[in-house]
Amino acid sequence: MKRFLSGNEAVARGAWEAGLKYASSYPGTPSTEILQSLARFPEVQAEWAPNEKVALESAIGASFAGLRAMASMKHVGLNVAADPFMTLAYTGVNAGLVVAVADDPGLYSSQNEQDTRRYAVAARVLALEPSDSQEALAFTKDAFFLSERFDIPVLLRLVTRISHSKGVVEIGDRVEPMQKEEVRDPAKWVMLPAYAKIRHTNLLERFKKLKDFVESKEADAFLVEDLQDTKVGFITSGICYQYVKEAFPEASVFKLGIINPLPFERIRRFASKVDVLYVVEELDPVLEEQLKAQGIDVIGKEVFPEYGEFSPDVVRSCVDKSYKPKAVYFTDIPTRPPTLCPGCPHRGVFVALRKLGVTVFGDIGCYTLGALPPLSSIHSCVCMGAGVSMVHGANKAGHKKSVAIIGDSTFLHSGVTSLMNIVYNRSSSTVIIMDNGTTAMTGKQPHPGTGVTAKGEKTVKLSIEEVVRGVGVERVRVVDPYNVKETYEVIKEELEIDEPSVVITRRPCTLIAERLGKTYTVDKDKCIACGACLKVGCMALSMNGNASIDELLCFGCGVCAHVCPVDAIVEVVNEN
Ligand SMILES: Cc1ncc(C[n+]2csc(CCOP(=O)(O)OP(=O)(O)O)c2C)c(N)n1
Repeated sequence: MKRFLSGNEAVARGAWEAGLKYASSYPGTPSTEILQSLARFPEVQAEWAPNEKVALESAIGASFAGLRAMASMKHVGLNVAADPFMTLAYTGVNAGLVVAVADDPGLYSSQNEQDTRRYAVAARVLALEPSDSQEALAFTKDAFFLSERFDIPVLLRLVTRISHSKGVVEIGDRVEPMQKEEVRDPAKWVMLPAYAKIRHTNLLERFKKLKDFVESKEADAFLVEDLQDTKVGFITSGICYQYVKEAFPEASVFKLGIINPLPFERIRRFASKVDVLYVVEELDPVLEEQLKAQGIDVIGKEVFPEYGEFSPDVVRSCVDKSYKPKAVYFTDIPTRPPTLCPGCPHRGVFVALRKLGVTVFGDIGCYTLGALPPLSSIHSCVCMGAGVSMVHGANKAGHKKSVAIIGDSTFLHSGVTSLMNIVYNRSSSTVIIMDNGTTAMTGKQPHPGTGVTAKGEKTVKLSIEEVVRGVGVERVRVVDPYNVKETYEVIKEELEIDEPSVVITRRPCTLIAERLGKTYTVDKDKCIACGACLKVGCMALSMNGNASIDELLCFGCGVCAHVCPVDAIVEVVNEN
């Protein structure tokens, strides 16, 4: 039977076919739909964890207890989960364990474009990389068996273009593995130095077995040598394989479905059959460095960019028709900046912060868009949770006129410990938690503060106020960010007080909120066309002689009315 599936859907399907029973994840583009798809299978316990470390550790626990398990995340999520990930290679697994990680070459929605393959090399785990949805299904399925066979977690590396592109996929049946017995084996699972030392050497032995495996016939399904015109050869993997095939259909290609460890002897044989050999890989020269270290003569980042997303055009522009290297390719596509939705509850907070003129240590979420003009109200954004730690460090360095802002999902992901630090190490920092009741940025996934699970079931709803008080913050205030005046005054007061404080700005995201039953319009007789309203950065507003509001786009938040100096923006109550 055939289905039309995205790479992420195919990963979920492959995991289900392999008998997956437990999956945990934290949302992050481009990996989010793996867990969302898994949540639709009744046989799979699929959960959103508060962060990636918790997701991976939960999956390790399920594997320990004998169930096939999976954790999925975006590339930066693996930084958060790196601590368990690196030691997991030592312990190995009980039931099969797959860690699916999706990279974002070209930075469509990320804070960096790091290359997850480096983690596979550093941890010495088996890593697979599919080049289309069919392989995404097949490789994921195989990954569980390989994980059990080699006692190793398998890293499944994806990129945006594989995760989000759709293709026709042959689907199969589910195997229903028996729950494996829990094996109490401290020497394997208790990573005290004495045991870890032994497991490290054991890992090297397991990795040696993987090296033998990739050279053996058993790995043929993952490593495809397609010998055509021997004037040129390309070594590549994943989506880059598709680009090479499109740019140079007549060339010889070696496609790597296993990207760690590499089959050096197979590649050496392939290299000996072609006149010139290119390595085509997005981001870091991970394959290239290893091949060069093996004495295999390849051309890689001498011509291909070390940044950004590739395409058939990028490949064509780096290698000419007679297979000679060409100049490095540069893309020059005009950018189209994203913007907050009309009615976004974050907007009022930025209007208040701009008026206060404070330094804002930002964080990651829809609200990061407050850094862009015309709001221009955020002055840093490093990684999830960083703003709350940074405001503390800045306050300790004598920088007083500053606040941190953080979304509700991000606060629960990695802001709580930073807030604890503010209380424990006594800075008088002010933290604004922008609670819109969802993880909006990645597509409104629930989190522990929403009272709903990944499967849409009701659960305990965590109280952000209680968490904040629980870590020792005594000054906790809740405001409605549509009330810009109150938001401004409350933040101002908290800035003046010499103790830690939290201001929770609470309003549901417009993607989950009911419409308000009102919109706003411009009284043309009063409007002086000063442009103050445009500075709230709402796409419902434009200037055609006078200011005007698109009533279809207007959500009725009234933030623009708040900034109008002549009260020309007036409320219209909608009948129904
Ligand atoms: C370590 C890490 N994991 C996941 C992401 C993807 N991501 C960016 S912001 C965000 C959460 C946004 O939710 P919230 O903090 O509630 O802000 P909102 O978008 O709702 O305004 C997520 C999941 C990331 N950038 N980094």
